[in-house]
Amino acid sequence: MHFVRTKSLVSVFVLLLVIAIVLAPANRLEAADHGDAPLTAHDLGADLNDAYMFFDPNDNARVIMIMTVHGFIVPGENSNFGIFDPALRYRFEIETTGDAKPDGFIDVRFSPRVANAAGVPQAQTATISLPNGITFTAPSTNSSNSADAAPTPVLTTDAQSGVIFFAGLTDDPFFFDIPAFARFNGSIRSGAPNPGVFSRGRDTFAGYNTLAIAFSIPLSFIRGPGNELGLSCDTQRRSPQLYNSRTGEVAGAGRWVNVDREGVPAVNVALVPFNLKNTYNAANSVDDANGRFAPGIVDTLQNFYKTDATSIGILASVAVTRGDILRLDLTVPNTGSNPQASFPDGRRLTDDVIDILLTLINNRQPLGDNVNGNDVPLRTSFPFLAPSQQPRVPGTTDDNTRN
Ligand SMILES: [Ca+2]
Ligand SMILES: [Ca+2]
Ligand SMILES: [Ca+2]
Ligand SMILES: [Ca+2]
Repeated sequence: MHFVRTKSLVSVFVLLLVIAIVLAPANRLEAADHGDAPLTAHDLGADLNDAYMFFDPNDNARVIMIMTVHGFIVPGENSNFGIFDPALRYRFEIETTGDAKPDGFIDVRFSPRVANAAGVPQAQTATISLPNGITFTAPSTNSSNSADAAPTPVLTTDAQSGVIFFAGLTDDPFFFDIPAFARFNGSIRSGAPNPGVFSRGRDTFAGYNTLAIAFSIPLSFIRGPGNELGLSCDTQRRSPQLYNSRTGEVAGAGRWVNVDREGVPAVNVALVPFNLKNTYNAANSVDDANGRFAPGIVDTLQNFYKTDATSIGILASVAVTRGDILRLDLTVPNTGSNPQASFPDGRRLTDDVIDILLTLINNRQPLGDNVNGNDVPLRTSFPFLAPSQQPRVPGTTDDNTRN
């Protein structure tokens, strides 16, 4: 009897969740997680953009995990904005037991950026803490807005774990036509849904850079008891955070709190009511699985897409019922292009997550934004991210930094 009662409560929750997702307002799917909440919109250095996880296509014994933060850095400001915040903790939450609770963490912190004797700002040094207590330091890749060519990525291998680390400025690998989507939403509101607005096919992220932290990790080092690996990324600040009026430096005290988090792309952006977006970022994946955000979603959202129960069930299973965690099936190989290794099985840089999500929302009838890949070629080996966009050489007429 107790079991039946529990099951019925779970059913009620799932129903609420289903309603919540059906009622998600269309104007919220504006990015993967760029500028997802009011707080991150004015704390850009802590604005987490995307989380990626996939098997290295050149060696499926290694897992690649990438976090991108601080998007929309223009090449002319690479040097001034291409700086990791030393007051932040950049956290990779690793889930290995199939529930919503992380089982280990990879934490990255950076030294302040300082100049050499000639006044030239130098690369920051990262301190990396791995789940089993191993700690190592590694240089980041310095950013430049004076060179025509992007700096060569500096890779550091930790001898003890075999983990390879990269951190630096890169092209933003995310691609999406945001204005077309806004127009599509407008057409729905006006009562005449018009997928034709997607014909413009312009990548809002083209020409811009982001900060990125990337790991290549031996699967044997990171895997848990099962055949699944989960990843959720956080940016965290200490609470309180103190501003020194004499030195101008920032130092934290107290515990770490989330400023932003993301596992599955577009969850906070697409599913969470506007007035709860900051709260969502401050919460965690266990809160998600406990249904903390379902009532607010149900209260505030309106029916928009007419998404059916099958797609809703898929979306809920991917993003909510076991938390907002990106999950990789360790039995599915990745050749780089095989479709079964595509999001929502992990997430590769090339996966067109917007088309996949739009198609799901559209009851599995193909719907996409006609932006089908990154604007510049990705690297073919770790860190796989494309080189940072650099200021254009004289005489170049380009159509980047698009709107
Ligand atoms: Ca964000
Ligand atoms: Ca767990
Ligand atoms: Ca790009
Ligand atoms: Ca697309």
